[in-house]
Amino acid sequence: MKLTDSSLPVLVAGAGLSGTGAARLLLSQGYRVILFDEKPSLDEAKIRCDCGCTDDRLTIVCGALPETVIRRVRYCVISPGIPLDKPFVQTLESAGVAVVSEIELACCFARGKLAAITGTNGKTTTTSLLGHILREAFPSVFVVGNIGCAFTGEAPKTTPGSVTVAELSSFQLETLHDFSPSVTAILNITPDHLNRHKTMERYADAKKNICAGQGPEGFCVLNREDPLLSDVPERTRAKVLWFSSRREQEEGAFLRGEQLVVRLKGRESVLCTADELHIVGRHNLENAMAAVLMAYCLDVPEEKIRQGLLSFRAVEHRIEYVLSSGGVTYYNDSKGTNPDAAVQAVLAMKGPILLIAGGYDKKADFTGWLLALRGRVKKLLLLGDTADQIEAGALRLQAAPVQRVASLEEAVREAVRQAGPGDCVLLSPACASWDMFTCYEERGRLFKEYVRKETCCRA
Ligand code: UMA
Repeated sequence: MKLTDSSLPVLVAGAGLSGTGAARLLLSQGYRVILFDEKPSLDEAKIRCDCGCTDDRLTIVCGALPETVIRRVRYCVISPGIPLDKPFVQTLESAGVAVVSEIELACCFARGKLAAITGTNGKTTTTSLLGHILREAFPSVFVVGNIGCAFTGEAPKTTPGSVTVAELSSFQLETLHDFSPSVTAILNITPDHLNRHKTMERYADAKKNICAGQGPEGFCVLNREDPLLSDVPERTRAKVLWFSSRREQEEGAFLRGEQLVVRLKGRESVLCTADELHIVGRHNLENAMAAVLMAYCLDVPEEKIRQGLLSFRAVEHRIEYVLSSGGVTYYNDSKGTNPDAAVQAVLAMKGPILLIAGGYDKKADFTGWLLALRGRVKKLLLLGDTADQIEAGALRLQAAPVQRVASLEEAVREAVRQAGPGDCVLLSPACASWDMFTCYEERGRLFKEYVRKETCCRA
């Protein structure tokens, strides 16, 4: 992306984290910005404060996008939450306006190395783990993107010696046209966000876009066990490195029993064993292998990679240990926002489970997840928009006994009341949070608060 003409204002769509980050960056570079949001009204004072601009270089437009604005702009930096089939986006494209991702704008101004990670599940853990490992070796490390920090906000702080780790969602990747990180990774692709992408093919294409612009000097780390990734080497010029939790790899990372092994340029090293890590479950060993390979690609010395791996703790809201009380262990997996992520949380539990699930309807298929609950879940406490659908499926597949609850607080109260020694209480909804909460973080924080309150009452 080449933003050449600063005489024209740039349109920024969406006034959330990405939009205000993009507007602030553009304004600091001498561009005028029209910030548009479909909400009928906005807190303009707060937005101006977030964008660092009180004068007329920033125009805020909300509700509908006027024709006069469309005629004045050549670029639209789009926030990831805005679907590309929105009428105003289609109108912009028909008028010849280039619609680009906020990530692409950030790349125009970012310096140093960039590592980019996508995948349906494990992105946040892998991004955090890689950031943690890199801090052992680089003087300045930035962790940005879908993890909750707009890349455009951090890009001006990067330096030629810094490294940035970006977690990228399919929404962010869809509008990336010119993108060439030093190293990329695709962890896995399973159904998610189909209400937005419509088909699995389009969702997978968006994910695979992460490495499409890399040259032969770049590296791309891929999961050997995901059949949807087998065609990626044909779509990138980067050097591909595979990891596998099932088979030894000639070049790459793999598990040998409980050992995490890396084999590169004919040299083999055992980095650690599964029980030395503070993150649980097989999927987390895959995340660890991806992060380790990416760190090697960024020339981090092996001893520093090992130190980073062993000192890393689980990410908040991703199979996060909350507390143990009366022999019951409580885990917060609020980030289990799709069935596949939620299966992994269920498989990682070491005891009978009281599972709290259900939420916003992303049109997911719950069959595989429900089948994984059989024999593991002793009570499925359901709430949210998808509760009816999940209850019907659970009955049909005889997945687990169901109890409906009206709120998260009631779900926790019931779980605490019914759990016995050796049981696990797990919040892993298999659904997004947007029906009852503003975000999964809020859902997870409330879960932990209710767990502390209810277990304390019973102690
Ligand atoms: N808006 C519109 N029209 C729309 C949709 C939204 O005008 O059709 C406006 C809203 O009124 C709001 C603004 O756009 O004011 C919000 O933009 P946004 O939804 O893109 O949210 P941001 O605050 O910019 O946050 C985004 C990511 N959100 C989404 O992709 C939905 C954040 O990921 C990310 O952390 C942040 O950029 C920084 O990079 C969150 C997420 O839920 C965690 N991601 C999804 C996921 O992980 O499943 C993809």
